[in-house]
Amino acid sequence: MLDREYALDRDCTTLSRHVFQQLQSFSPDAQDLSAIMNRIALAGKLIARRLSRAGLMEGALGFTGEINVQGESVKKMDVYANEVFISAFKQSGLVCRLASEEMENPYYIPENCSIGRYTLLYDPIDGSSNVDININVGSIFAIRQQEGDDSDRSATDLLQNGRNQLAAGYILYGPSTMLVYSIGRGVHAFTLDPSLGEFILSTEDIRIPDHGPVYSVNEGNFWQWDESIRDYIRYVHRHEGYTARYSGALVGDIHRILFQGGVFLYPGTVKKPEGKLRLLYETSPLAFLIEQAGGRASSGTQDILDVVPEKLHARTPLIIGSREDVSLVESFIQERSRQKEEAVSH
Ligand code: P6P
Repeated sequence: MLDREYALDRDCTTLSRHVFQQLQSFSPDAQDLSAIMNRIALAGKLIARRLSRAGLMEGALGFTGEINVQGESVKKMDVYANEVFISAFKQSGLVCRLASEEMENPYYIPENCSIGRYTLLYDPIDGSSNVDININVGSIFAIRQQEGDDSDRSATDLLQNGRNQLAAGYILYGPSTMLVYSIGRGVHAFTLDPSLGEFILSTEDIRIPDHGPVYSVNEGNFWQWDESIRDYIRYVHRHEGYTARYSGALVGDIHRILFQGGVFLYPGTVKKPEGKLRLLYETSPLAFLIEQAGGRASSGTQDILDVVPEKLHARTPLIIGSREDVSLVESFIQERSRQKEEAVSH
C-alpha cells in the first residue's frame, strides 16, 4: 500500500469503523456496538475539551458543596462529566440506563428504553482530586446488555459478575486524550486528533508484559493494610528491579502498567475493609480490559470478573496488572492465610 494510501486509511480507522473490523460483521448488534462506541467517543471529546480550558472558565473547577452517594465531596467537573455521558446517549435509541459513580440510582432515558437494551456503567471522572491541579484524570466505562424489562427500575440485573460485559475501557485525559477499549477481541488504543475531532487507531492488540517493574499503591495506607500486603511491600522494598509509580488517578496508573507491566494495588484498609474502588464501573471494566490484554485482576482471593456485587455501588479490593506480579501478591495473601489456618488448628 502506498504511504499516502496507508496514511489515509489510518486516519479513517475511527472507533466506529474499528468495531466493525473487530466483529467482521454489520449485524444489528455490530451496528449497535459501533454506534455506542461512537457516542462514548463524543463524551470523551466533550470532557477533554472542558478539561483543557477549565482553568480559564468561571465555575468549571472546584467543589459543588455536595456529597455524593460514595460519601465523597463532588467536584464541578464530576457533575459536568456525568451529564455529558447522559446527553451523549439521548436520542440514541441504544442505552436505556446509565449507572454512574455519581448517581445513587441508574438514570433512565425513556425514549431509548422501548428498543434500547444496553446499559452504560461509568465513572465519569476518575481521579477527580487531580482535576484542580491539572494532573491526568480518566473516565471508565462498561457496556452490558439489559436483562429483563426492569419495569420496577430496580436494575437488579446489573448485580452480576463481570464476565458478561459486552465492552469496557477507559478514556485517559493526558498530554493527549486516549481511548482504550475492548469488545472481547483484544485491547486497542485510539488517540484523539483534535484537528479531525476523531479518535484514530494508534495501537492495536496491546499485550501487557507478563512481568514489569512498576508497583503502584498508596503506601501512606501501610498502617491500614493486612500483614500479607505489608509482606509484599517489604519484598519489593528489598529486591532490585522494582519502581514505585502512583498518581492518585486509577486510569493513568493502569495505563502505565498496561504498556510497561507491573501491578496496581488498592487493598482493603482498616477504614475500608472491602477496598475503596467500585466494582461495576471501576474494577470490573478494568479487569475485563486487562484480562483481554493477557493480564490478571484479583480481589486478593478471587478473580475480579467472578465477583458478584450485592449492590450497585459495591466495592472490592483490587490487585491488577501483569499476571506474574498479581500472582506474586496473591502468594503473600495465601501464605498468611495458610499460617492463620495452621495457628487455629494447633
Ligand atoms: P487514594 C480517585 O479518587 C480514586 O478513585 C482512583 O482514581 C485512585 O486510584 C484512588 O481513588 C486513589 O485513592 O486513597 O490513594 O487517594
